[in-house]
Amino acid sequence: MAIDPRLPYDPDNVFAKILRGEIPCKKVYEDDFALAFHDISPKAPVHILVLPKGPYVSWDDFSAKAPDAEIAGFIRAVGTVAREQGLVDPGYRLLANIGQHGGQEVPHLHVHLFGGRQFYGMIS
Ligand code: IU
Repeated sequence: MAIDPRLPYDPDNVFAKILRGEIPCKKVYEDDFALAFHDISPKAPVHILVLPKGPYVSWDDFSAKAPDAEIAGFIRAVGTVAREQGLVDPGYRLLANIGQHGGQEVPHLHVHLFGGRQFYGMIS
């Protein structure tokens, strides 16, 4: 069920537990601002999730409340992951689901990074 991004941050959500190391993940990148790991149910040959480390439910509260350094650090980390995974050429796709209509399931902001095949058109 999709989440309501207006709810307060739940420190026991699954990605919070992964960030604290309480649940394992297949990590591909970590720095002061972000953690990236392989999606447990990949929808493409490369399907990586990139999370900011701070307690943000969605793009909405992240963009409104996060300090500039955290926003910059997170966006840089997404680009770094894509480069390190060799996705820049021929390209890749980024997706963030926000709230109910966005179909967001896990209430900690994450960007999906898809690669390894040709994508056509928009998502449904
Ligand atoms: P969404 O944007 O919130 O809809 O995507 C959640 C993603 O998190 C989805 O692709 C799941 O396969 C993925 N995921 C995961 O990688 N590990 C987990 O323990 C859980 C979900 I729960």
